[in-house]
Amino acid sequence: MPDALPCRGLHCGRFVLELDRPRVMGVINVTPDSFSDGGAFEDPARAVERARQMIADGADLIDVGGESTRPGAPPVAVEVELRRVLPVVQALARDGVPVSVDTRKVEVMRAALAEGAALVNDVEALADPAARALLARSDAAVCLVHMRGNPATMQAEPHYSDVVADVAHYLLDRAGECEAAGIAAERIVIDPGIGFGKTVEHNVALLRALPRLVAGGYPVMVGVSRKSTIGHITGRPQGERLAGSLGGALAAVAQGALFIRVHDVRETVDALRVFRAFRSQVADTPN
Ligand code: HH2
Repeated sequence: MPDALPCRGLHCGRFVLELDRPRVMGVINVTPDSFSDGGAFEDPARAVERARQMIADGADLIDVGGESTRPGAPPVAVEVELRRVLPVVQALARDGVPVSVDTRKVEVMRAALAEGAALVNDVEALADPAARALLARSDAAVCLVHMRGNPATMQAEPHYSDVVADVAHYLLDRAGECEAAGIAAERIVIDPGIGFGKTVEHNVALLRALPRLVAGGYPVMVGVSRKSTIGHITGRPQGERLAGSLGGALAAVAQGALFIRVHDVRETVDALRVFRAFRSQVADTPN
């Protein structure tokens, strides 16, 4: 567990992201089948163009993924994932943008880090000791995401004795393993993994209890953008979940999240600006 609470900055490659305000991670899925933007950015040139627009709109970092992890998604071969993500990571890193690679595969992590990725976003939370060793040798940050099972099966009757305690223990244990492997606390983010092997009730319970995760001392990331929990609460189909996603982002930040992973950067940045402007100074700490 880190010494100083709350965390003051995330060290990711050549960048330090100060955490005096919540940070927005823009999502780019270079895939044919992602649950909300699948097929839109399969062409690397379009993906780079979209990412540059996200940066212009106020994104603090860009998360590039080449394998959908939506419920029921089939795994993707290493070579396919590399072909999808590397050109995008390379172009954005050359632009001087903090780039994150969303992957479960150590081979993809290694190649993306070599191209200048500043963060590895792993829905398996660096379960692979080789991945922990790789990150320890790098100066990149890592986002440890909680997932129960794997994307192909994770939504088959998810069950927890106490979802908040289970997820918190899992993430803090894994963060401790990462520190033991040589990844400094200033390079670690944790994420409860909304939708990863969880019912709507589990997701809501985790978001309500976010301060318990925040109390662990690592910056917390939340990704609710366009997800089915938003659809469930609002009754809206995919494509009509922007307002619900903004509500979810603001609620997460009010509960202490310091990273928000979103598809709609411009709208989220505006919503956060107004949210922070209208909050009292006292309420504004530590965000
Ligand atoms: N959600 C998704 C993927 N990666 N990473 C983090 N840290 N947190 C999340 O909540 C999270 C994530 C799923 O969303 P998306 O990437 O848009 O879809 P797909 O997995 O279908 O590509």
